[in-house]
Amino acid sequence: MKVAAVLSFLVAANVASGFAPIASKSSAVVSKLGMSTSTEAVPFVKGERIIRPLLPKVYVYDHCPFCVRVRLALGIKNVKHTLHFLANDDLATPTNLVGKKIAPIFEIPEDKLIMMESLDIIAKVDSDPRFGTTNSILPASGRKDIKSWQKSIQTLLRTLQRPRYVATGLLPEFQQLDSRHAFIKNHQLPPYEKPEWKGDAENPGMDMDAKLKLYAEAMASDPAPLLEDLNARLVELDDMLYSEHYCSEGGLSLDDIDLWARLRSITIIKGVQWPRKLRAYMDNLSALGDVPLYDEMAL
Ligand SMILES: N[C@@H](CCC(=O)N[C@@H](CS)C(=O)NCC(=O)O)C(=O)O
Repeated sequence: MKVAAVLSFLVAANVASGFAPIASKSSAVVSKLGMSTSTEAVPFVKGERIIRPLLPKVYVYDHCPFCVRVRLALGIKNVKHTLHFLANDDLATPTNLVGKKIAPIFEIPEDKLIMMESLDIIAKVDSDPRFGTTNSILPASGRKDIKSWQKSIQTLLRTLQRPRYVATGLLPEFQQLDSRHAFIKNHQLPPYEKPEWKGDAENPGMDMDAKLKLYAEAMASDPAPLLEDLNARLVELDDMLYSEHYCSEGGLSLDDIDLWARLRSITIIKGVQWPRKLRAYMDNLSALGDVPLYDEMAL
């Protein structure tokens, strides 16, 4: 994280623990036509810290956007929880909890309740008064523009993010070689499709040496052309954001839970040029949800 981002992370965390509403800020919005308008957006005000006698527990992979959804929602609701980072090749822990290898998994020990499915977990937490004000996260707006933007950028992001997740050597799920290899084995790099990479009923898939070589080549190649593309796509997204505090008009919603959780992974890519509003959005929700970004370890 840059120094300014670290400071805003600390300051916002501090402000969020108070009771006074945070003064509204105005953010300049430059439309596609280049006209500048001003949007008043009142930031989300966090409730008091919630510390249950037995802390709820979330099993996650750090890079997993579905896991980040849950971490962000718990952070926004100011619910203290235990984070258990699963190694990427740990089959036993999730299988013992829910019968298969999946993350996130959420556990409420006081209820002996174990859940999976990020959106179900968030719905449970936001409807249970033990976890603060209920319905504090607005429903998804149903808007299509951000969803189709996300879909259209999936291949580009896979190409840039997947090799970096394992190459940093810093993500908790990839601390050992077995776990890095487990990820590479199962996660194809474009232009390969999953059946070609992993195999299916008709073919055995690619051998591991070939997969390792492709991941290594992806890290060795010049990212400049892909970055240029990504930077242009971020400018488009910046234009779709309602404000630097939430993406859709009306307040913080499941739109943000999904969007921010996916955008967080982009911060592992070095050299990205973030448009101003979008960068502020990344930093504001990181501070509000107490989920760090990757900027300092970007490759
Ligand atoms: N619909 C699920 C999706 C969860 C999911 O696909 N998680 C991925 C990690 S990003 C996973 O655990 N995949 C199995 C694996 O990695 O072995 C949710 O929203 O919670």
